[in-house]
Amino acid sequence: MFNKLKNGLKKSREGLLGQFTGLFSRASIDENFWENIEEALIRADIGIGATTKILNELKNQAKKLNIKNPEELKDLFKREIVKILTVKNDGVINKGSLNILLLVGVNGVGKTTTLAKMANKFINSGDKVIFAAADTFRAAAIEQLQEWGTRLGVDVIKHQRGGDPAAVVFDAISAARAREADIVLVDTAGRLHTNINLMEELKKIKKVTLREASDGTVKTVLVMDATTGQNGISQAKLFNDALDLDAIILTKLDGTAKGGIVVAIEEELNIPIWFIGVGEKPEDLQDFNPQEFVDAFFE
Ligand SMILES: Nc1nc2c(ncn2[C@@H]2O[C@H](COP(=O)(O)OP(=O)(O)OP(=O)(O)O)[C@@H](O)[C@H]2O)c(=O)[nH]1
Ligand SMILES: [Mg+2]
Repeated sequence: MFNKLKNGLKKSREGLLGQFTGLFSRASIDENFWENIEEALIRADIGIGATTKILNELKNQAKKLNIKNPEELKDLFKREIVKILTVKNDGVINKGSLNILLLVGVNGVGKTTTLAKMANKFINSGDKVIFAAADTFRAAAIEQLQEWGTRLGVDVIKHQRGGDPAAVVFDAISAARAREADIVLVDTAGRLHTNINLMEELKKIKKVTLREASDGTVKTVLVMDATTGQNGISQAKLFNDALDLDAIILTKLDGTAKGGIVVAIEEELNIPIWFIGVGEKPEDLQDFNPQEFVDAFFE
């Protein structure tokens, strides 16, 4: 598992690892050293906020502990990042209740693929899953989900293309009750965070879900593409303002050298990251563990 994570973060590791390793094996801690660290953090997409926080803390510690050798700062550095990445997390599934997970996000970020990956995980741990094809907008979206359903042996609740997505979710919840399913995974249409009408539509889907599943557990999960870079932060903020997100799933970490975006997201939003996507196959979804992530990144 750990090797798979390391492999998935290969591009980020290669882009960053060399830089940081080089930096921490310098002879002394001087102004140049701090500048280089700052530059490397910014270039890794860790963001200004987190970069400033990490630098200040390292400078304080170096002074306090009278550290002269950069190598001694490396563990402190990793610890600071783990601290930023550690946020309150209630867990993914509430066992014993019906769980409805609404997957939302911008077009093409990987919502439908992630839904399939999650289903694969849940099925492997013995839960019964149902798909709700609430992307009634994009051509072939329903077929794409049906294909995954067939492959994974998951029932798909669907309407005609162009139908009301909230009505699909309504039916999926009834079906889940009738078939004694544990989890309903809702596929929604991609939309820009700046499109007010489409964000209102999501609010309506959430409202109907909360009403129909008042005895269940409803969670709204933002799927984000890690290759987006800093623009992803404003995406996440607007989705959070509209929908009060419970979690984030970060996809395509295998396709970017800027995996540091994870740190920027947590510094800005404090919303737990449930999973990270490190490939296109159903098994390429990993639990997000801050310590493991940092170890895989910087080891
Ligand atoms: N490399 C890589 N590719 C991924 C990952 N997750 C998703 N993809 C790919 O991203 C592309 C888009 O995925 P979809 O799941 O269709 O994205 P979507 O958000 O549902 O797209 P729309 O429904 O059109 O908004 C597909 O080619 C996926 O295979 C990942 O973690 N790594
Ligand atoms: Mg989709």
